[in-house]
Amino acid sequence: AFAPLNSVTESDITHFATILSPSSLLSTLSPTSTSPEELDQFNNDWMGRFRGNSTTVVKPKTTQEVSEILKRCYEKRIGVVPQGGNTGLVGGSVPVNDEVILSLANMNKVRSFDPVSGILVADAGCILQSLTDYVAPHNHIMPIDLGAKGSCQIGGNVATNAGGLRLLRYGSLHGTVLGLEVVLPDGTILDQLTTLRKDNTGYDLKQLFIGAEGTLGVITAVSILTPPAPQASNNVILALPSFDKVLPLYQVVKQQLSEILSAFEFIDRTAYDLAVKHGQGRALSDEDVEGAECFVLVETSGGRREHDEEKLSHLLETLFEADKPLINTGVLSQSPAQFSSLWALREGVTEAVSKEGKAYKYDISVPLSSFKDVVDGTREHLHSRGLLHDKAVKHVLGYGHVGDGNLHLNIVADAYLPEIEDALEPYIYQVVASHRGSISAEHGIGAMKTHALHYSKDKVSIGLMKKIKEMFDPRGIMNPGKVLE
Ligand code: FAD
Ligand code: 2HG
Ligand code: ZN
Repeated sequence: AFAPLNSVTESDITHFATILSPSSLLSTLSPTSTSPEELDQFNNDWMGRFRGNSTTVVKPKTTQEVSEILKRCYEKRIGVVPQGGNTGLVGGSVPVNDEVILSLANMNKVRSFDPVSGILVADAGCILQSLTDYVAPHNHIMPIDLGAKGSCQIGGNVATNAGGLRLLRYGSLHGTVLGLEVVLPDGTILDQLTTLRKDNTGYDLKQLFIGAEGTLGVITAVSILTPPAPQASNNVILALPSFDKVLPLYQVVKQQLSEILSAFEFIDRTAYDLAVKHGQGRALSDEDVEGAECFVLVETSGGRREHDEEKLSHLLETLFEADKPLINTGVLSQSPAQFSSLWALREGVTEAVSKEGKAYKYDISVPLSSFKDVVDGTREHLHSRGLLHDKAVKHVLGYGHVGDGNLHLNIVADAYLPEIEDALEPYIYQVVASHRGSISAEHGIGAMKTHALHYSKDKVSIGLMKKIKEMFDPRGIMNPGKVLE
């Protein structure tokens, strides 16, 4: 256990003012006084579920400034929460008490890009979409893509080891991140910002910061391998009569599309209906949707359009012609606008859910064959507790990254109520553990799941994680209350 942390004082603010320009320091304690409301957007998380009470937000512009701020916080034992785009879904990006919020928003420059190797070096605060736009004229894409791309930052993506919609094709950030620059809790700058594809010189320290959720240090820059842009991209939405067709469909799709398959995403009927209700992307015709229990979005990314289209058409023929068709219908996008609109439908589920109500989110890895049982089982469980009605739980839905075995189970309620949480936990974690699954496939542990880590990690692993934390952060100032209890 770490010694208790201290609150920020006026003398700390005076000190921060010698490090930062006036516009980079927001504090309700400062003489030029910021109102508490101005800090609301930093203290509240994206879902409106987790809330901190920070008095102070610092927005450094350079790695040196980050280092000097951490040095002070380390000396004075003040907690620090690194904050990127604040789109995290597990309460990791907001304080649990009154820690200083260190926003990376002012560190948003590309440092270098090599169009031959595709290696991009960028400040941690660069927004993912802006990096996609930066590399596009050089015919490259980012190896990661997700619905929050317009707000999330590359540093936040690395800190959460975000998965997203392209993992099936380009792998995880543990593979595509080549180097990091990190400021350690005592202010030391760790320069591992290499641009080498290969570097087997001892322990790969950068890997520890990928997915550490800001508990070991502040990532200030990222070196990442960007793949060449595909010459042709297509997508198709398939409506399935029943969930049990998803697995056989995945097998056929993999086999037939082979090297051009780049995404295989699943949404159940409830998720589809909510996305349509809240105006996310392209809806299918009523006729196409009739009798569909779930939907799959397939994307191809390849080298030659005619070749890819031929393969896709052939796939659709096979699916329709089979003795027992695996799909009811398949709608191929016919234009770049339709292509984007089909993606918007899938990416927009999270947004739609947040418009519908308050969401409990379980981001789990379980065997693909059990996706439906987990969703239906949760619904039945809530029903048996008398919680499935208009005033409590409105919807239970499942969607996610089939290719990665990652199910997003969302429970949409009228409000966050203790009785709903009591019904959901530990129930869902026990279900996950019974499959030897993961209680967090891609969103992290944050503040939400610290108590549940043991469902997916044994004592030996948790013990080693605690030792690593103590070694990097002996005073426990970095993102306290997150990941480890
Ligand atoms: P924040 O939310 O600000 O922070 C997240 C965590 O990282 C916090 O613990 C924070 O302390 C830490 N952190 C942030 N920046 C740094 C830094 N520079 N150094 C050290 N620590 C830092 N996640 C997926 O994996 N796949 C998805 O498909 C996906 N889709 C999403 C869609 C929507 C609409 C939303 C709202 C969220 C989605 N997410 C998804 C969740 C989220 O993890 C990602 O949006 C993203 O990776 C978080 O980045 P951020 O910059 O917003 O980080
Ligand atoms: C996605 O895949 C994201 O859309 C968000 O990871 C999932 O909101 C969620 O539960
Ligand atoms: Zn996801």
